[in-house]
Amino acid sequence: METKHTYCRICEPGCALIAETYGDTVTLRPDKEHPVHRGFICHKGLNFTEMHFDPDRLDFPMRRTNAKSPTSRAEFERIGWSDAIDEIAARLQSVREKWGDDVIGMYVGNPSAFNSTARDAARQFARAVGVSYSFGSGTQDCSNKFAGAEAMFGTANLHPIPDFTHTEYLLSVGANPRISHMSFVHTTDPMGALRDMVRRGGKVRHINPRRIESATPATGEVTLIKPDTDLYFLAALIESIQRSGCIDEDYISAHGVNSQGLFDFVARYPAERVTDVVGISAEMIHQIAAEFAGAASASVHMSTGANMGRQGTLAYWLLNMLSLTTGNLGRRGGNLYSPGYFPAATVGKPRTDDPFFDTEFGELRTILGNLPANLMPEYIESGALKALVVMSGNPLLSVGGEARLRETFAALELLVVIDIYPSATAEFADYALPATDWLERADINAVALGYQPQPYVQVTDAVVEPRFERKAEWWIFSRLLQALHQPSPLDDPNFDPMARHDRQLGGADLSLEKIEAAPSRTVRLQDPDPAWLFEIAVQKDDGKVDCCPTLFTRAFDTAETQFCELLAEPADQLKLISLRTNYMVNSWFHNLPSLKREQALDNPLHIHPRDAERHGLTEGAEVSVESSAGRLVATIKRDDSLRDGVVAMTHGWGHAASPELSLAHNYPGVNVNALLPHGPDSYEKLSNMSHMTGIAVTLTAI
Ligand SMILES: Nc1nc2c(c(=O)[nH]1)N[C@H]1C(S)=C(S)[C@@H](COP(=O)(O)OP(=O)(O)OC[C@H]3O[C@@H](n4cnc5c(=O)[nH]c(N)nc54)[C@H](O)[C@@H]3O)O[C@H]1N2
Ligand SMILES: Nc1nc2c(c(=O)[nH]1)N[C@H]1C(S)=C(S)[C@@H](COP(=O)(O)OP(=O)(O)OC[C@H]3O[C@@H](n4cnc5c(=O)[nH]c(N)nc54)[C@H](O)[C@@H]3O)O[C@H]1N2
Ligand code: SF4
Ligand SMILES: [Mo]
Repeated sequence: METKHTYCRICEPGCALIAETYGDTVTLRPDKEHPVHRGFICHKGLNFTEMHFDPDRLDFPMRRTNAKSPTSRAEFERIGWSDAIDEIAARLQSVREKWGDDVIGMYVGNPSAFNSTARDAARQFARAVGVSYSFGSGTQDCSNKFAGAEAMFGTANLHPIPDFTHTEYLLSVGANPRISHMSFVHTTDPMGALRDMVRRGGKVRHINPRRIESATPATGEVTLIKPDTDLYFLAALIESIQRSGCIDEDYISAHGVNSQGLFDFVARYPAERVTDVVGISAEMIHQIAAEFAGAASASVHMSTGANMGRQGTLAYWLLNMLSLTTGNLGRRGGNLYSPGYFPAATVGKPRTDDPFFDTEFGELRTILGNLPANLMPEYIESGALKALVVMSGNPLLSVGGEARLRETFAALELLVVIDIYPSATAEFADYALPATDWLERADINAVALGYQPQPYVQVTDAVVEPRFERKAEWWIFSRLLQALHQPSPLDDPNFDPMARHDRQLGGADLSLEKIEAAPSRTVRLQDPDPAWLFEIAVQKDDGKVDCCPTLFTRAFDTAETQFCELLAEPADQLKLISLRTNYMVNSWFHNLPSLKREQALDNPLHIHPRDAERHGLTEGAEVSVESSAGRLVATIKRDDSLRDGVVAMTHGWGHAASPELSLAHNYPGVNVNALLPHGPDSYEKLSNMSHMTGIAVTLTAI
C-alpha cells in the first residue's frame, strides 16, 4: 500500500486528502495534518473514487458512426488514439480549406479552472489552429466580475476577499457557502469561518431570495431580497451611508478617482425609491447601511446569485464601492488582496479602454477572450462557426436554450468533446475523447491565486495511473498540434507540463521540489497584508480605483429602464432562481449511486406554500412552467425557505439527454435552462454574462 498527499479539484476550497493506493484500488481520507484544511472535507471529494471507477465513464476515444440529428441517439465506435488524433487534425484542416481560416471555435467549461496543466495547452492549440470564437462557462458564472474589476482596478484578476479572521461584519450577497463552499474565495470550511466570526461578536448578513442553509443562529441572518434587484439595493445602501454623513471622504480621495459619478448614480436609487422593487423596507435598508458603516470593520462578498442578474457588472461595482467609500477596501477586517506565491492581479490588464467591436449580432466585446455563450447557436446558424472543440464543459445542459443548442450543434461540421463522461454535449460529438480525472493527473492549486484568506500552495502527483485510455488534456492538445504539423510541447521528449509552474514559483523562492518535500506537499504562505491591495494589486496608472468607469455609464440607462419595468410588474409575478444542492455539481455528479438520495432523485419546482395554494398546486402535482424563452413540465415541491413570489429549480438536470449515463438517465429530471433567455438580448452587454436569475415565469396546473 502506498500513501500519497493530494487534494480535491471539484470546487474552490481544494480540500486536502490522503490517498491510499493498493494496485488499482484507491481510497481517500481527509488530511487532518494539513496546515490549512486540518481535515475539512465534503462527501463529494471523499467519494470521488466512485466517479473514478464509474463504469459509465468515457474510457476510450470514440468516433461517431451515425448521422447527427437534434433528437436521435448517437452511435459511436471505439478507435485508437493515433487514429482519433489524425482524423480530427485532418477534419480541422478540411473544414478550414472549405470554409476559411476563421470558422473554428472552442468552449471551455468549469472543471478546467481546477486543472493547472490543461489551459496552457488548450491556448497553444487555439492559437495554432486559429480559434476565432471562444466561449466558456465564465459567461454563466462570473464574467461580470472580470469586466467589473478590469474597469475599476485596471486588472481582471483583482477580486478583494473578505478578511474573515478580523472583520466585524460580513455582507454576503447571492451566495450559499454551506452548499457551494464559496466562489472567488478559496477558504477551507467556509461555514467555520462564519461561525468563528459570529463567536467573536461579529455579524453576518446574507442577502438572498431564500432562507439559505448557510444562515443559522451561529452563521448569520438572511434579508430576503427580490431576485435580480441587487444593484438597486446596493445603490440604496451607499446612498443611505452618504446621506447619513458616514462616507470616508479622506479614504476615497487617497485611493479613488471619479467618485462624483458614483454618487450621482446612487442618488437615483434612495431606499425610499427602491423599496418596492427590491422588496426590503426602507427602514431595513437604512439599518443595514448603518450596520455596515458603523462596524469597526466591514467586509463584502458577492456570488453567482447576483452575478446572474441583468446588471451583474454594476452590482459588483457597487459592492466594491461600498467597501471603498466606507474605508474598508484594503484595510484590516475589510477586503484584501492575497497574492499567494504569484501576484496574478499584475497580469490581468485590459488591452484597450474601448473593448467593443461591431458584429452581425450588434456591438460585442470579449471577456478574457470569451464571447457570450448565449450566442453560440447564432454563430453556428449564421455559418460563421463550423467546428467546435469542447473541453470539460457541457453547454447543452449548462447554457440557456437546450432546444436551439441541439439544432445548431447537430449542424456543426465537426464537434470534438474532451470529457470524463459521455455527456449530453458529447451526444453531438463526431469524436469524444476521454480525459483523465484529478486522481490521474499532477496539479498545483494555481487557481487559488488571489483568493485565499490563508494562502498556501499545494502540489500533487497523479495518485494512480490513468485507467483504460484516459489522457490528460495537455497531451491531447499537444498531439493534435503535432498532427497539424505545428510546434508542440511533445516535440521535447522530456516535456513536463508542470515546468511552467515551477518557473513561476521561482519568483517566490519556491519550487515544485521544495513543496513536494514539505508536509502534506503544502507550503503555507504569508497572510495578506492590507497594504498590498493598493501597493501591488490595483493596476491603474495612478494607483487609484476608478469609482465610476466610463464603460459602466453605458449601462445606466438600461438599469433605469429595468428598474421602471420591475416597478410596474404585477405584484404576483413569479420569478425563477437557481438552487444548488449537495447532490450535484452543475451537470455532473448525477451518475453516482451515493448521491442519489431520496431528496435528490429529480429537480422539482420549489415554491412557497402560499404561492402553491394561490395557484391551486399540491405537493407532487405536475405543473407547466413557462417563460418568454421556453416551457417545461416540473413537479411541485412546497418550500417555505423561499421568499413569496420566488420559485426555484436546480440546474444541470435533464439527463434524458445523456443516454450513456445509466443512473442519471434513470433519474432524468428536467433541464431548467429551457426557461432561460438566450440569443442577442439575453446577456449583459458589459460582461457577456447570461441572464440566469429572476426569470419571470407563469405556472399552469396540468
Ligand atoms: N440555470 C442555471 N444554469 C447554470 C448555473 C446556475 O446556477 N443555474 N450555473 C452555471 C455555472 S456557475 C457554471 S460554472 C456553468 C458550468 O458550465 P459547464 O462547465 O459547461 O458545465 P458543467 O456542468 O460544469 O460540465 C462540466 C463537464 O466537464 C466534465 N469534466 C469533469 N472533470 C473533468 C476533467 O477533469 N476533464 C475534462 N475534460 N472534463 C471534465 C464533466 O463530466 C462535465 O461534462 O453552468 C452554469 N449553468
Ligand atoms: N454542491 C455544489 N457545490 C458547488 C456547485 C454545485 O453545483 N454544487 N457549483 C460550483 C460552482 S461552478 C460555483 S460558480 C459555485 C457557486 O457558489 P455560490 O455562488 O455560492 O452558489 P449558490 O449556492 O448557487 O448560491 C447562489 C445564491 O444566490 C441566491 N440568489 C439567486 N438569485 C439571486 C438574486 O437575484 N440576488 C441575490 N442576492 N441572491 C440570489 C440563491 O438563492 C443562492 O442561495 O459553487 C460551486 N460549488
Ligand atoms: S468542498 Fe469542494 S473541494 Fe472540498 S471536498 Fe468538497 S467538492 Fe472537494
Ligand atoms: Mo460556476
